[in-house]
Amino acid sequence: MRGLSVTSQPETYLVPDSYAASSLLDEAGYFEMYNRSIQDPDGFWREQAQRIDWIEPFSQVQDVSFAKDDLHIRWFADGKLNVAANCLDRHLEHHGDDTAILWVGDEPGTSREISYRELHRDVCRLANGLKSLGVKKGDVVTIYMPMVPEAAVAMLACARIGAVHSVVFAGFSPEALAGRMDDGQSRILITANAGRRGGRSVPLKQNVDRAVALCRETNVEHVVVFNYTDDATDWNPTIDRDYAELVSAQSDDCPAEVMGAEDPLFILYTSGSTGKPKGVLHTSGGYIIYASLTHEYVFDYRRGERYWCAADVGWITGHSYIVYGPLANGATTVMYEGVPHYPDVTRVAQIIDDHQINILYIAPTAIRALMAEGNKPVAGASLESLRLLGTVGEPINPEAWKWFHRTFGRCQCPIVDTWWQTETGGHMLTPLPGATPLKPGSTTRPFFGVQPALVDNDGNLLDGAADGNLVLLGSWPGQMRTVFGDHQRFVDTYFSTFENMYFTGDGARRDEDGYYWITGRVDDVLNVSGHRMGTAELESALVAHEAVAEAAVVGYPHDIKGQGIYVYVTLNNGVEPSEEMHQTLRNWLRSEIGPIATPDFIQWAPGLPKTRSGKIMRRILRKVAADECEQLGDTSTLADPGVVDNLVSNRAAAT
Ligand code: 6R9
Repeated sequence: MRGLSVTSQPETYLVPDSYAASSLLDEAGYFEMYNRSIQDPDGFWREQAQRIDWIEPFSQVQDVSFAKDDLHIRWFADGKLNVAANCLDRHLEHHGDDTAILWVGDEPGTSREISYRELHRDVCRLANGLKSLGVKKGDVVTIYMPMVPEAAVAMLACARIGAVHSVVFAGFSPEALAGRMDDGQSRILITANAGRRGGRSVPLKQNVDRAVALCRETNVEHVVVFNYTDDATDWNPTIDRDYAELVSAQSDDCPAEVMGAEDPLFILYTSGSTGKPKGVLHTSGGYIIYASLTHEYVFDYRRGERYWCAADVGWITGHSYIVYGPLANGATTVMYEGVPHYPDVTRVAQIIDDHQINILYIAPTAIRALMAEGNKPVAGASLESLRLLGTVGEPINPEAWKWFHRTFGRCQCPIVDTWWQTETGGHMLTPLPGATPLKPGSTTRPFFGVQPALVDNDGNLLDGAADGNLVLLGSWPGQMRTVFGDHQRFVDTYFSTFENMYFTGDGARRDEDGYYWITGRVDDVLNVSGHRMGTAELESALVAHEAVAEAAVVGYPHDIKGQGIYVYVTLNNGVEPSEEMHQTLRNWLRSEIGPIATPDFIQWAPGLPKTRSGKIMRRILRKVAADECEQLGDTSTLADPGVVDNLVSNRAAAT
């Protein structure tokens, strides 16, 4: 991928002395714990599992097979617990008045602190409210909320009564929301009348009304609406329920449902290389242990510190590192409603100073967007409260890493570049501050219990310094358990490419020091501003438009977003390319999927490069999109090599 220096040997940043003395682990400590986690995994995880409160203890630590004809993954299976109680109740006695959520609003100057006691009360009330609507253990509750504390309240209320939440990112379109509700057979939805982002209002309820009308497989019975802004919305008395009214009548006490460790906690949809988004299913015990353990060690977290993960709760990063990990640890988690550049590019630094934030965890795309402004984003800021920085979601190019380190980090804060996935539940490859010397652009070493490996395309394990497909050889407690409603898809997607291994879909290089460098997806998944999108998903949305005969979508290097969306479209006979058609298709993708799917580039292609068997040669489309037309490679297997000349000359004409 662009700018990722996987071939040159970059400099190493040693652990600052001041840091090494006080961190949870030093380098020797990391190796000791890591080695133990691999040599005696059951002993290691049995011990780590004690970090949470069990209602009934487990007997067996793990029961796992990655064999594709006998795939099963179970952790702590006969133990009983409740995740919400672990995030709330157990902190009340000694830390009930500590701030659980520090919410920072879109408009500068707006913020709210919610203590653990208050959060516990709010969760219990909503949990009772959901019960009064007939929600039971195992029911799927969809959450389509802006970044307000009530989003976390909704998640925890589900966890408290054993309902399975399915959070849908509030930037998704009604079509995308309906698809996820249908797939989850979800009959209840929690939303807000509107959200706020970057000074604008986001019409959530309006989207929900359209989504409810679009649902085919499920009959939506209740839409709980949190009236958050002054925006008026339509009201359908048969299904709409006012959030405030629903909770006002409820008791502050709601006993936590006794859940099996392997009972589902949530579903979260994510894109793959084929088909519709998959409902990644996470269960209770293993997930919460893993989220909590990684949150503590990777962020070297101490009670009382203010920790800000600048993700959205609609993504896995928000699930594990805004809500579950930090709250399980009794942390103060910052929840920011807005965007990094509103009202201007100094906002992130201002929030850090205003609220004396100690840890900042943010996506490389945001860092690059700020970096484009030079020193402006940190001008006049002190940033002295910051102790640690982290990144997630996509490879960070060394230039952006160094800028982040120099500006926000004042050359003192380590940066933890954390590689992981929706499927992994928590961090997999990551430095530990105080323990890991850093190399800009590398995700460094595995977390405890994680066994990464590289294989060639035939599945042969590669030794030493090597480049290959990144796989994981054993399980870890935070691993996804299945694709909701389609276990075969789980087997096919992750365990069929290479035998007895979990295939990540990423390529990576391992250097002489055993450090991992993620080189990006090796499948047809795009990573645009840290958001995963399947090319197949975009293509099927495009061909659903009446003007489109065929479409192919590839990623191309983009300075800020990491990857941009490059679309090739073959129009139907009789439809002429035009600026108007260009706009129409742009808007079409936005409305079918959401604004994150807005194409950066649409190229009209009278034909697509196909092999004789009809397979589109994406390699060629990627090269043209990247403006590397001189490196197209072998085109002799194409059915019609002439197609390529046309693609190249149109690209040239367009740029
Ligand atoms: C947590 C999250 C997962 C994909 C993953 C990889 C990319 C994530 C990364 C990274 C390089 C990092 N990715 N973190 N690539 N360095 N530190 O992002 O989950 O949305 O499921 O995306 O993101 O390609 O496979 P998810």
